Amino acid sequence: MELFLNSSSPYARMVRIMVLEKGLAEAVTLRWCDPWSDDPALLEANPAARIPALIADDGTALGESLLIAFYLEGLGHGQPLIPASRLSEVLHLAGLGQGLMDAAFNTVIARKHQGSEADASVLGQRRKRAITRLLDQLELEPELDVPQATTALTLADISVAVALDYLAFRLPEVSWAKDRPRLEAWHRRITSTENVKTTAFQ
Ligand SMILES: N[C@@H](CCC(=O)N[C@@H](CS)C(=O)NCC(=O)O)C(=O)O
Repeated sequence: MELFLNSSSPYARMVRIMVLEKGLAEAVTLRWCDPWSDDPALLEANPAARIPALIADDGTALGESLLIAFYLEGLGHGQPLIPASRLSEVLHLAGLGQGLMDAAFNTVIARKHQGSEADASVLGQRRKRAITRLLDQLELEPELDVPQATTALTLADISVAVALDYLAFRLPEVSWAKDRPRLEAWHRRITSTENVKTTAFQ
């Protein structure tokens, strides 16, 4: 398999962590690329010109991080990313993580293309409020305190931890950990695991 990625994409980092968690590192060749440069190989793999994109062994090209997660879940070994016994909880938290990632990423891209006035726009203000609400909701999530039976990461762990790391990486002024001690402690635990550490943003 081949995975198109770069070192700063939260969506690509999520998939990279999943590849490692599923013991598929040897089976996946990393194709480092710039999604903004219309790299012909990426465009062939994903006409949307977005990373991550995964080429399966049968040549089928997959886009969208969550669809790739679904595919990887059926391959490899190790603990499930989406355990059936915690299905609704994991999908609920992963939804919050994806919402946070989308709001943060779109804020960064809007600033890059429209300048600082992007933040003052109607959409910029909506994104800012969404980030605050999502962080406040995460701080209240009961699952944060539940000791897990295994150290294996779920889709929820990966999504939320990567979204928080992305906020610290690209929007440090948000100071997401301020006044959110439960979320900070949870994040510290998840980011001390090997596959999260080795894929840190650069
Ligand atoms: N919903 C997509 C989002 C992917 C995405 O936006 N990737 C960004 C990099 S973080 C990208 O490739 N952007 C290039 C573009 O939009 O042209 C997913 O979950 O995979």
